[in-house]
Order: sequence, then structure tokens, then C-alpha cells
Amino acid sequence: MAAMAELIIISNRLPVSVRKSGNDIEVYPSAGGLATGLSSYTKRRGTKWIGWPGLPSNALTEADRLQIADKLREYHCYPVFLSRKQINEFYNGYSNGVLWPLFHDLPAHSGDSEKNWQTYQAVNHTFADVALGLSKPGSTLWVHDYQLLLTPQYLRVERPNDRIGFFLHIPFPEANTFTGLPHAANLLAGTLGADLVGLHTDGYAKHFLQSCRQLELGDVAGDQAILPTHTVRVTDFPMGIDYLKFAHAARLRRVQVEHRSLERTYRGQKLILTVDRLDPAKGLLERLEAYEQLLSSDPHLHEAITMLMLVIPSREEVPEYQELKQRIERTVGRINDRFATRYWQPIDYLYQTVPFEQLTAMYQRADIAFVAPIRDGMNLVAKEYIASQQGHRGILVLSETAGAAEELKEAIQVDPTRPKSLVGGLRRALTLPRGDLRRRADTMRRHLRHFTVQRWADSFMEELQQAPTSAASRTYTLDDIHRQKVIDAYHKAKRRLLLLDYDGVLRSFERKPDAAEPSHELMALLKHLGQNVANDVVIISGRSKTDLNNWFGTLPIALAAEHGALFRRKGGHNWHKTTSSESGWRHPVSVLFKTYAERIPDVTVEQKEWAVVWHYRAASPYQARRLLVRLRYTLKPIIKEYNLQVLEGNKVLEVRPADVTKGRVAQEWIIHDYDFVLAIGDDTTDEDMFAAVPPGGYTIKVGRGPTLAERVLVYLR
Ligand code: ADQ
Repeated sequence: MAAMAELIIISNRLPVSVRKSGNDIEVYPSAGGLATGLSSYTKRRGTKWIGWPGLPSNALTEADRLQIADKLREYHCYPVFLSRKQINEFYNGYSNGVLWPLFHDLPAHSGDSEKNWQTYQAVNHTFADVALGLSKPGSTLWVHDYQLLLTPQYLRVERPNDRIGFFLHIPFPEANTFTGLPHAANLLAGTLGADLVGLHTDGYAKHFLQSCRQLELGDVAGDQAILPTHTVRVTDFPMGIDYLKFAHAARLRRVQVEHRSLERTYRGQKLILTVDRLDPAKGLLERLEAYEQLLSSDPHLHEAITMLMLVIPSREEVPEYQELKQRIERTVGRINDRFATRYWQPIDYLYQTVPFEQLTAMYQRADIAFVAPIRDGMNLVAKEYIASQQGHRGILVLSETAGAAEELKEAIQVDPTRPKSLVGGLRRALTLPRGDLRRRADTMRRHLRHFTVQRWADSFMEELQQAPTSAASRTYTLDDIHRQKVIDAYHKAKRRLLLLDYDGVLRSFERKPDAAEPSHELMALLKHLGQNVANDVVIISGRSKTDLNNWFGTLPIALAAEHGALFRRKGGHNWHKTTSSESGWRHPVSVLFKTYAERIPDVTVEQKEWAVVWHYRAASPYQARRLLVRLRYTLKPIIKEYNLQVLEGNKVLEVRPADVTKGRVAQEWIIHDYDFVLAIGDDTTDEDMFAAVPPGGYTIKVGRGPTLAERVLVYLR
């Protein structure tokens, strides 16, 4: 865990709930995933958790409030009191009537009124004010979820130098959907008050950045949104579970008792389990209908299977949720009426919160977990089920549209909107061979054991601590004054050298490297600069000479490929190599890279003339990161033996001879007499180039992160 300043967590609800009984206030912990993940932080002095305690303030006397605040303090919690009207407009109205459905690709229901939006803003402000009042400048502030999208910005205004993180627990919709929202730009600008925005999947992060682009909020480069005031990193942190808690639950006596009771109830039956909050996004009706179809088409299953549907009450004040509850219950009734026999009822339906012991006993007993939300940010139930399974016999049927599907590839994945796919998924789950079940479950379990919720919280915190504070990035920002200085120096100079990186500098990143071809405007600009006899323009890139030749071969500029292993002078046709190394290293490195690439989808191995590259931009970031740890380790002896270097670029791992650097190739030009040298780069490979620039030259890094460059570029127009 990184050393850290005072931590303030801000979320709509606290990790404890408050109940009023008579004149007394009772506070009891409600151990959700978030509370578990953050428990090692919340126990420390200086950590405060701010949120609504769950009771409208109208129902509370002044004495109640004092009592609540007093009791909450024992849990490091601090209340934000909200009136019934505020809860109606901010929570039920705007958060759950507008944002929740839109973010889950569902039709919005009530709540899209100006009044609700006003209250949403005001309440977000109140959360920020309470947090500011309880913390000192220099704190770390971590805001959670869609109810508080504007809070980071309100905090930022008062605390330009604090570290502010934001995590979204629900999906982020496609940019075209999001930007259709009347206040989309305000909401996004609000969230961009943070230094780090975390989402469950890489896809959601992409949608977020794409929305920034569409709404012209800052410049987007790689996974960063670069704003005039600070740079925001937007990336995925898939949330895990408290693995050991579920894996070891079977040892608890109360769990064993529950389990035995379930064994008795469902003796001889295949048990299909569903566990969800009551919510339109969870696709409960669709699942019921699929089950009905299965029973009607496969009569041999009658009396041999049961569906246990556990529904946790949620947002009971919202009319749409009340209606949904009635529809679910009617459907359950209808299916039971249609198929029940004297000895068997096809669906057992429970509408209640159940204690942990009972829930895990259900997970253990279930043969199939049927997790088929229409859309879900992550879905922890899927993960909890896998972790709880003891006999390696359980199988997970999982929506491809749940965030968890990106990690749990071995689940039987289904399309929750297609009844055929749901029924097919259930049928497959019922007939999968035992060996196959075991293999799938083992792979998923290994993943979950590693990527726990504790690790999730730690990695978010570490990343947040690494983010440069806003003030630091402002100090190095290429502001108007400095930009003018560079332009003036350029005009005064007689011999100029421009050293330019390509990807991430002249062109933004694409998922597939081939797609990042230069625009017509860029080509025209390079041509214009190159034609000037006073200029030497050099593109120094990690790309192959073929790519560079194809794109820039006809321009009057020089090219350096493969991070400086090869270069071609302006107007020349021959490529020269800079390294003195032999090529015996290539074979062992390639074999290793290929072996690792086969373990996960969407990783590719590129063979360059002087490098072998492992590309993982398109792969699941978590799986890729996990493999990278091992890959680096296995590479070590080879690196030593052949005097190589490992280079970690933007979602690439590259191995090449140690004497190949952008700095070394830059020397081919720098040794000549220039009175203006400008180098622009964006990643660690460009640091060698910056280091080679003589005093008086200009070095600019695009994006954030530690750098030798003199300035960090904010506007790239
Ligand atoms: P939820 O929509 O609430 O969370 P989920 O991730 O499945 O969905 O978490 C539900 C939690 O409630 C689980 O930990 C489960 O054990 C518990 N639970 C469910 N039914 C229960 C019952 N009847 N009794 C007791 N406990 C029950 C939101 C997002 C998700 C995202 C999480 C975390 O919608 O997509 O995964 O936040 O970020």
C-alpha cells in the first residue's frame, strides 16, 4: 500500500446503515464490496468516509442528528444529511430516473426535469462541502459513482493541488448515447475535476474518452484527457471480491448448517440460482421467460431442476421499481402455475436481503449460477459464485454485457436480449462434461484469487498517488507565453532541427496500430516544414521502416525507425543501422513472446528488424497485466545473456539490443551545427531523445508523467 496523505472517501451511501428505533439510533455495518476493499484504509487514522446515512433528515430531530454523527464516528464515517425532497429529486429523480437508465442503455423514466437537475447539482455541492470541511489541503479525496459525477469538479476548485480520484461502478455508455443527455458536458466536466477516473472495463474507459472528444473537453491522448488546468488519466480498474471470505466460507459452522438444509430441500435436483438487486438492468423477466421456454421445450427437466430466484429489495420508492416487482411476481406465479406438480415447484422466489452465511450456502449448493443482466457495470455475484464453489462442479452462465464477462471468459456467455441464447446457455450448462466444468472453474478461480477487491483498491490508490498534482503539471505546462517563446526562437534561427515522435504526438493512438495513418493535414505540414532548407525534420518512431517508408517515404524529411535502430537521411533511400549487436537473441525472445501471446486473446507479436514486440492494446488489460509480470520475469536471463533492453511503451512490451535508443540516433543530427533544436515525444522511449538535446534546445512531452522534458504540452492544435 502506498504511503498516503489523509484519505477522504465520498459516496452516496456509507458502509454502515442507520436505523431509528424509538428514541434510539442504531448503526450497523453493511459489508458491501466497497467497504471490504477499502477496509485496510478505513481502519487507519485520518481516513474519513462521507455519505448519506440512509434516513431522511425530516424524520430526525437535532438530537438524533447529533447521535447519528457521534455513532458514525466510531466507524470513521461522517453524515451528509439530506431531506426527503432532496432524496426524491437528487437520488430517485435524477440519479436513478435519468443517469441509471441512460448508463445502462435503458429508456429513461421519471426525473428528467430541470428541478431534479438543479437538486442533483446542489446535493453534489453539499457532498463536496462536507468533504472540504472535514479535510485539510493536501488530502487524497476519492469520490464514488454516478450519484456524484459533479463532486470532483467542486472539490478541484477549492483544492487545486489535492489528489482527487473518481470511480464509476456502473457502465459508461457509448459516446453518442451519453452526449445526447441535456447536461452531458456539465456532467463530464464535473468528473474531469479528478486526476484519475477509474471504470470497470477498458470499453467503458474508451467510451468516456470518446465522449470527452465529442464534447471537446480537453485533448485526448492515449488514456489521458489533457485539460488546461490538469491532466486526467482515464483507465480500467475491474473490481474484484474478497476472495478468501467466499472461498473459506464453507469452514463456518453456520454456513454448513445452511448448506445441509439446502441439500435436503433440493435433493436430487439441479439447482439454478439467480441473485440480484431488483432492477430493470438486471434482466430478471427475460431470465424467467427463458426458464419457462426451457421447461416447455424440455419436459424431461420437470421435477429435475429448480430455479432459486433471490431478489434483494432496491429503490422501493420509485414507481418503476414497484411495477417491475409486480411483473416479476406475476410471472413467477404464472410459471409455477403452469408447470408445478404435486411434488415440485419450478421456481422458488425470495424477495429479501439474506445474511452472508445463507447467501454463500446458496452459492455452494447451486449447480448453475444464471447471471444474465441486460447491462451491468461489473456484477460481483458472478465472481462470488465462482469463489464459493467448493466441489468444482458449478457452472456460470453469464451475460456478455456484464463487465465481469471481460475477465470471466470461461463462463458460458449469453446475449441477455435473445431468448434463444439464454435458453441455449442453460441447456449447455446442464450438459457440460465434468472435466470441462472443472477446467473452466479453475481458470476463473485463479484469476479471482489474484485480482481481489483489496488489490483493486490498492492499485487505484497507487495510481492516484502517482498522478502528478495539478500544480506540478501546471508548472511545466506549455502555456501561451512559452509557446510564443518557441515560435519566436524558431523564426530567428538559421539552422533548425525538429525531432518528432509519431504515435501519441503527431497522431493519436488507435486500437490497431495500422489504423493510425497520418492525416492529409499532417502530411501537408510535414512537407511544408521539410521543404524549408533551413530545417531538418526527423520523425523518430518505434515503428518499422516499412511503415515509415509507406507513409513518409516521399517527403523531404529524415526518418528513424524502430526507436533509432535504423535511420534514413533526408532525400536518401538507404537505411543505416546504428546497433553493433548480432541477431542471436531474436529466436529465444520470439519463442517466449509467442508462447505468452497464445495464453490470451488479442495479443500480437510483431517482428521488427531490430526488435520483437508484444502488443496488448486490444487485449483484456487485466489478463495482459497479469501475464506481463511473469513474462518480464522469464525474460530476465535472456536479457542479461544477450545485452538487451526491455522497453515498456504504451500497451507494448518491446525487446531490442541495449545500444538502440532514440537518443543515440538523434546524435546523428545533433552533432551538426543547429541554432534551434526542438524535440517532442510522449513516452519513456522519448526520454533518451530529450536527454540528447543540447542546452538551449526545447523539449516537450505530450501528456503527463515524470519526464526530462522542459515543458509538458497541454494544447496540441
Ligand atoms: P449492484 O448492482 O448492486 O452493484 P452486484 O455487483 O451484483 O450489483 O453486487 C451486488 C451485491 O449484493 C453482491 O455483493 C451480493 O452478494 C449482494 N447481494 C445480492 N443479493 C443479495 C441478497 N438477496 N441478500 C444479500 N446480499 C445480496 C453496482 C453495479 C455493479 C457493480 C457493483 C460494484 O451495478 O455492476 O459490480 O456496483 O461496483
